Amino acid sequence: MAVQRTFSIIKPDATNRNLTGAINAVIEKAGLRIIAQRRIQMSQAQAEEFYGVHKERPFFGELVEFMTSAPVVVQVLEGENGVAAYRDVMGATNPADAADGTIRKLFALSIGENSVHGSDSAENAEIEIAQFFTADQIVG
Ligand code: RTP
Ligand code: MG
Repeated sequence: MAVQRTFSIIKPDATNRNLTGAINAVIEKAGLRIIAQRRIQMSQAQAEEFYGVHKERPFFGELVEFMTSAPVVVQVLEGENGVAAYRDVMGATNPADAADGTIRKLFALSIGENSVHGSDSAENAEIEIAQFFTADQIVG
């Protein structure tokens, strides 16, 4: 498998608890490189676009409200089989189901406040990266 990029967000529950560095340490220990990173306040429009795939789901309003409730850190990660590698490091969506040593097991508070986002396919990674970064902001 080749080197591949993925898109990550450190979510408001984690930035509120000052966990950016602790989460980045887990990411880097797993062999993923942080090749772009910016702290932003997501607008409602950005959050609605980003999570548009979930707009019919009952938790959509809550999710948009949460993602805009405090700053987030948007990142591009790169590594061998990067999309799947980061999903492994993140752990299951619900921290109660997440494996030991994963970011969500270590830090997440609930299925909603689950500390990180990671792209679920290479195709979505490209779309998500382009939503937040221009090519010149990514230094691999
Ligand atoms: P993400 O997109 O944030 O990386 O998370 P994921 O792939 O593991 O989970 P997904 O099914 O894409 O859901 C997106 C985010 O919506 C929130 N959620 N809340 N209250 C609920 O039942 C519920 N289910 C999902 C979570 O924040 C989840 O990460
Ligand atoms: Mg998802």
